[in-house]
Amino acid sequence: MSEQCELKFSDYKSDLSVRWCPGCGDHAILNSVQKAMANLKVKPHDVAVISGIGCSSRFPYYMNTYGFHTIHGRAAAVASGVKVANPDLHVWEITGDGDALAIGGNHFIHLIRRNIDINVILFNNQIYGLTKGQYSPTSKRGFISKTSPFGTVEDPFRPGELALGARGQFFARTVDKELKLSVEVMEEAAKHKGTSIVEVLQNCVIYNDRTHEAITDKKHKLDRTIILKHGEKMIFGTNGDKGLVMDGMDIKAVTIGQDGYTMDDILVHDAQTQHVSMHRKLANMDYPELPVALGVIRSAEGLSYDESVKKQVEDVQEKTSIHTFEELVNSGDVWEVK
Ligand SMILES: Cc1ncc(C[n+]2csc(CCOP(=O)(O)OP(=O)(O)O)c2C)c(N)n1
Ligand code: SF4
Repeated sequence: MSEQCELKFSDYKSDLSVRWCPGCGDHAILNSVQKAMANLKVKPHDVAVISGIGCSSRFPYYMNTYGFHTIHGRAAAVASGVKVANPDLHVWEITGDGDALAIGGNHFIHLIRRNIDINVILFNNQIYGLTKGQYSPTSKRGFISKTSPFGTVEDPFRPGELALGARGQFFARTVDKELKLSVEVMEEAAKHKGTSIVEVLQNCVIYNDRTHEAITDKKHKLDRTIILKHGEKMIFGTNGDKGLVMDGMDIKAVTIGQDGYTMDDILVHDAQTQHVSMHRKLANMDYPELPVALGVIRSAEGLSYDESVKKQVEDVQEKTSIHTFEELVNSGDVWEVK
C-alpha cells in the first residue's frame, strides 16, 4: 500500500455535478466507495477508476482520482492494462450488468481467471439503464421490457456463479442503500490481492424500479437476506433465530429450537477456504427458498497476474545480456544485406 495520510470522504469527490436521476441507487454506491477510500487512507492520486459505458459508468467523473470512461464492455481490458503497467496504482473498475456480462462478458471472465488485482464494482439493476430499458443478462426469465414485450425466454446469469466458475478468489454482494455493509465490503475488496468482484444490488428508479425490493425492503430484509461474516455462524431473521445447516448436499434454512435444531447445528462461514463448492452454494442462494447471501462470500488467496508479471520482468532483466535497444535488434538471427 502507498504512503498513508489523513484523508476525508470529501477529498475523493470531484467538483462535477452528479447527473444520475434523483433516487437512483448509484448515488449511494458512489458515497460508499468514497467512504471506503477515505477509511483505507489511499491518496486520490494513487487511485484510478475505470468504467465502460452505462449510467453506472459515469462514475469516474465524480471521483477526484485518475479515471477513464472507456468504451462499452471494455472496462476490464483497459483496467487490466492500467494495473499491469502501474502495479502500485489502486485500480477500481465500475461496470453495469450489461457492460460487464453482455458485451463485456469475455473480458469479465478472463480478468477473473487471471486474478489481476482490480476491484470490480458490478452495479446490478437487471436492466440497461442508459439506453432506456432493454433487458440485460441478469433480468429474470419472463421479464417484460422494451426488447422483450412478451417476456424473456432465457435464464439470467448469476454474477456470483459466473465469477466463481471463472476461478474467482473474491466475491461479495451488497445492496446500494445498505451503506455500512457496502463500505465494509468495499474495504475488504480493496485489501484483497487479486480480482475482487462486488455485486451491488442497485435500484434503477426509472426503468426497473423495486426490482430487488422483495429482499431489500425494511420489512423483509432480515428474513430474506443473510449477512455472512468469516468465522461466524450463519444466522439471520428478525429475531436472529434462523440459521443455515447442511441437508445432504444442499443448504437448508432452519429455525433454531424447532425440529430438534440447536445452535450447534448451524454452519460457520469460512470465506477463506480454497474449496469453492460451499461458496458456490452460498452465492446461488435465492429467495423464496433461501435467504440471499450478502457480505463477503469468498476471499481466498491466490497468485495475482500483475505480481507475477512484475516478478517475471525483474527476473528476466537480472539474467539477460540485452540492456539496450541496440543490443536487442542485434540479438538473435541477424543478417547483413550487401
Ligand atoms: C458498442 C456499443 N454497443 C451498444 C452501446 C449502447 N449501450 C450503451 S450503455 C448500454 C447498456 C448499459 O447497461 P448497463 O451496463 O447495465 O448499465 P446501466 O446503464 O444500467 O448502469 C448499451 C447497450 C454502446 N454504447 N456501444
Ligand atoms: S436511468 Fe436508472 S440507472 Fe440510469 S441514472 Fe436513472 S435511475 Fe439510475
